[in-house]
Amino acid sequence: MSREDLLTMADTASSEPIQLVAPDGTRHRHAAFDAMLADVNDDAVADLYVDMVAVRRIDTEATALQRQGELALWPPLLGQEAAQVGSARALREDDFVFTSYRENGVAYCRGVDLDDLLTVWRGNASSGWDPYGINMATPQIIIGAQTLHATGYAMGVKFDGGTQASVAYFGDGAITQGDVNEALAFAASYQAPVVFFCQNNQWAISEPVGLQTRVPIAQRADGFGIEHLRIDGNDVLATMAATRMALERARAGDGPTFIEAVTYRMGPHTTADDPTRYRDAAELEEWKEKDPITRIEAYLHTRGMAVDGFREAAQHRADDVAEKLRHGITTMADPEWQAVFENVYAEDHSWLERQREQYGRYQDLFSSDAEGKA
Ligand SMILES: Cc1ncc(C[n+]2csc(CCOP(=O)(O)OP(=O)(O)O)c2C)c(N)n1
Repeated sequence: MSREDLLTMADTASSEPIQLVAPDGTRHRHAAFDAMLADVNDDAVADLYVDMVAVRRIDTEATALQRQGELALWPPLLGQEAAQVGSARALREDDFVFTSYRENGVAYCRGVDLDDLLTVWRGNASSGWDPYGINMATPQIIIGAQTLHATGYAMGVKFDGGTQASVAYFGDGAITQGDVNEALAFAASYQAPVVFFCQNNQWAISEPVGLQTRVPIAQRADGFGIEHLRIDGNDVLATMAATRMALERARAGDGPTFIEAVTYRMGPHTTADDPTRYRDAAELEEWKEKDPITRIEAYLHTRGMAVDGFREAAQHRADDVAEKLRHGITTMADPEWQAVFENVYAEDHSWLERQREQYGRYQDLFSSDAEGKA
């Protein structure tokens, strides 16, 4: 079956998202997607389950740390574990990932140091990690800007004759941004090896997705001449298959692919948000039924796997990760005040020097000497 055939079969942009595992664990067959998962046996699915449990635990632990005053802010990903784990586990180590602030599950799969995951949210560092250490840029707060970075990177790979791909993760709200539309236009023009991975979690803070688009998001890609896939983003197998398919196209020189992973943000936008003010409680209940983790448990049960065994393994991993996260953040030394001036400009200049000096004088007001004089 040619790649074109695979994509034609998988092309359901305007219909129901492609699903391989239903919420009750039933496995649906899909020739093109199943072909992408030929090597994914039950043990590999159980590994994805363990990853998702660990990622959910990172999220709940970080939310608790924020509530306890250890972090300034946290953007929860509760409900989006399958979209993030399935896609991230499809990547090759040398692919390069560009994300927004919510892709902490992707960062976990890329192997980010757990301390590095939280330092920015504590205000201890101006950036999270060395992007070249894990081939993943630090999170972008400007909505959609990372799609341009990913496209530029992919164009570079293409000009250099490489086989890596880049992946841009963004939300449904981002599709309204000019940056994203420019990125799609450039990616299509240059047939860049980039995957656009849109997690449609239904809300851009308090704005529902219906305000961003009148057609399914995946369909937007059509206007740019970009292949697209619309998948159930709460189904880790569908997510993995779609991302593998898109990466295969990128490596074969067939250009960009746009994936819309239909999912749901079960928590608030950030810990500073209160979703009960804008969304219906029934909507949340409806999506809880589609939980990405319980469906894989149910699926593995239908496969005759010892569910208790891998549930326990997942629990251990999650406990371990949570303990490391908490220990790292609560024992982290506060940065020196001068650090805020570092890594902003390539070289010092007189304005920076003056600001540092003024801030230093301000800091002196709090020194023990100053207190003595008061
Ligand atoms: C260019 C820009 N405009 C506005 C904001 C403020 N803002 C932060 S998050 C957000 C909503 C983003 O929603 P979406 O793209 O759906 O991603 P999600 O947060 O749901 O993952 C907005 C408007 C911003 N960070 N950058």
